[in-house]
Amino acid sequence: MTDSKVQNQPADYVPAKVWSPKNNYGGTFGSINRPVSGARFEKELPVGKHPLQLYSQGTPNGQKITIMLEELLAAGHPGAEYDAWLIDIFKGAQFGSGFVGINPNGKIPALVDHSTDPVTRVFESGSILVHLAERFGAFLPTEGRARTETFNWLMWQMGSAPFVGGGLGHFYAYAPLKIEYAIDRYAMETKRQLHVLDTHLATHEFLAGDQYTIADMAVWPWYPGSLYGVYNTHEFLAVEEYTHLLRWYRAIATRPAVARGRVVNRVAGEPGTFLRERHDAKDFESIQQGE
Ligand SMILES: N[C@@H](CCC(=O)N[C@@H](CS)C(=O)NCC(=O)O)C(=O)O
Repeated sequence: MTDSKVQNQPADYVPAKVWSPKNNYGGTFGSINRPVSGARFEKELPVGKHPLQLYSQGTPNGQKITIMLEELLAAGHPGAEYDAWLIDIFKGAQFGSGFVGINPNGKIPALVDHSTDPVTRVFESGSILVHLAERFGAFLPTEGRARTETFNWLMWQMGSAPFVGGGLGHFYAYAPLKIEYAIDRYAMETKRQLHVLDTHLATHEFLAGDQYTIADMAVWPWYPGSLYGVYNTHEFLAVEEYTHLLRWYRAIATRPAVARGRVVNRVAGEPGTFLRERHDAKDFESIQQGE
């Protein structure tokens, strides 16, 4: 720190020569995070009756996959029937041995595809979307330019959303203290990303062009889904100003498969907006009425 204008927070804070963690940082994830990976306790994963077993929670990354699975079923792919088991990340369920066995990164969502022998584990939401799109030949164009555009926006989403979730969302909604510099930094970047999407969608119906693809399914729960939802920052970021993005967002929201997929593995919310687990299409008829 050579800049004399730099102010430390707390004022007497000086970074140690070698960092070491505190016991508990407070805030929403302060007692959950650790600087090591791996399982923290033994727990096998349940396995249901369908070939596709999803282990997830209805966060924006989880919603991407349940939206895709519901879209596949709606498009006439009965092989996409799935069991969606809840991994409650706020209670540390992502650190069970069974879950870490299928995702060494210890984060939802993760999928096990039992249609292969041996079974195929799939982690990282972008990888899961590509796996399902290729397996069913759907929502991923086969033609060169549209296919590349789909991957362009899918990879854009995977690289960009951590600034929204781990950056703005964390410091605005989850951190135990409000730090103006941190919130400003990530608000700036999140608004820049919203502008990227708004500008592109001014001249394109969907992200990859005229076809609805896995790129739309990856971006939709985050932009602006997460800003209205988990992080409640839509007013703070003046999301209503991004009219082309909202045109696209609202059009996709009317799709019945999206309405179903977005509620799966959610544990709370307004009555009718969450379904802890999904094992059968009929489960949507008996959606839980609050907890
Ligand atoms: N790049 C990963 C990110 C997954 C991720 O960050 N998942 C979050 C929920 S949205 C999680 O499991 N957090 C729990 C934790 O960090 O312990 C993906 O897209 O699948």
